[in-house]
Amino acid sequence: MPDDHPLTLGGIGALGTEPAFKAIKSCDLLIVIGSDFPYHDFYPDNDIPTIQIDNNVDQIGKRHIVSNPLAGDAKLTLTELLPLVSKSDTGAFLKKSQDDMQKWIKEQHKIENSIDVPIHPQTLASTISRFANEDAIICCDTGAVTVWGARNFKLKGSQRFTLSGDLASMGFGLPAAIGAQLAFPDRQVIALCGDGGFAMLMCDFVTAVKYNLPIKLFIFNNGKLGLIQMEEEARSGNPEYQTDLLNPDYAAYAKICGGEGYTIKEPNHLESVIQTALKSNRPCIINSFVNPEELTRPPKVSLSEAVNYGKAKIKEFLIRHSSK
Ligand SMILES: Cc1ncc(C[n+]2csc(CCOP(=O)(O)OP(=O)(O)O)c2C)c(N)n1
Ligand SMILES: [Mg+2]
Repeated sequence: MPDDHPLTLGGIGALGTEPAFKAIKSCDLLIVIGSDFPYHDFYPDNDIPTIQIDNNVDQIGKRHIVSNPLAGDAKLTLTELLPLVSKSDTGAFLKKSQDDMQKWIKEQHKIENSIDVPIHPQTLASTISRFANEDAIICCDTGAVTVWGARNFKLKGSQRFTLSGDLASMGFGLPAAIGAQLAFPDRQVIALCGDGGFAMLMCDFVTAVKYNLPIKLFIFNNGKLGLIQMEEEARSGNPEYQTDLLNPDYAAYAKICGGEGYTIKEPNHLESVIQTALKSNRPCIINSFVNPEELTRPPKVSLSEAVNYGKAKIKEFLIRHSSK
């Protein structure tokens, strides 16, 4: 769904937006169509009536209590349902959700347009999306990078966004981009990669060079397994342990493999490098250094997560001082 559509509230769940979270939590009817959305905390309370439509009966009621199960093809079932519903006044609910969304967009804009160094990953994701083709295919890795891809890469036109939805495998971006470019040779293919994920399958960049696939691989280089660090800290209150990475020079690597390599460290290089790389007809790696301290901030932060995060930061401070 295009991100500028007046009826979208962005994604739901940990990767999603606050307005979507609030709308789901305050709805008086939920309709789930062809979805296996797993995150229990992001469904409304169990007493809110829920209609679930799916052509696979096994999916219905799997994740959430369903009051009205409807097994069948989504389009046919909705067509049958339409004559049975009457118009009701949902204006206030819609307006509140749209106002919340405008507030969220404004907050995101501030960070997306920031000229801070190091570059915010939100700024990188949103700048790539500004220059991407209207029919680009975007393949996203798993990690904190998924949050920036989901929230700050603004989808438009007939773009398609894909990620490792079932297994959440790291390193998905590069092989997915190779597959997408082979299947759609005329479309622009962009991968949003974590530095950890990219390192897992980087050898396959040679495959892209071998078959002259002009994929564009943007590495969100935060020097760490960012999502895992945040999980260690916020879930358990433990100090960060062994999440840092020793990254090679990925732009140099791209060149020795026979592709094109770019490095971005400053926000004022973002636009020109991104445009040059996107126009290239060869496989490119764009090694982009982003803020290692950026917090992914889910739409709902529990008190224990906030407390644990604080505890972890104090422990990290004490460890740093005692080792001096
Ligand atoms: C194959 C695989 N191994 C481990 C994990 C667990 N895991 C999820 S995200 C992540 C870290 C990803 O780091 P990076 O690619 O650098 O992205 P970042 O979170 O820093 O943006 C790990 C280890 C996984 N999802 N897949
Ligand atoms: Mg990383």
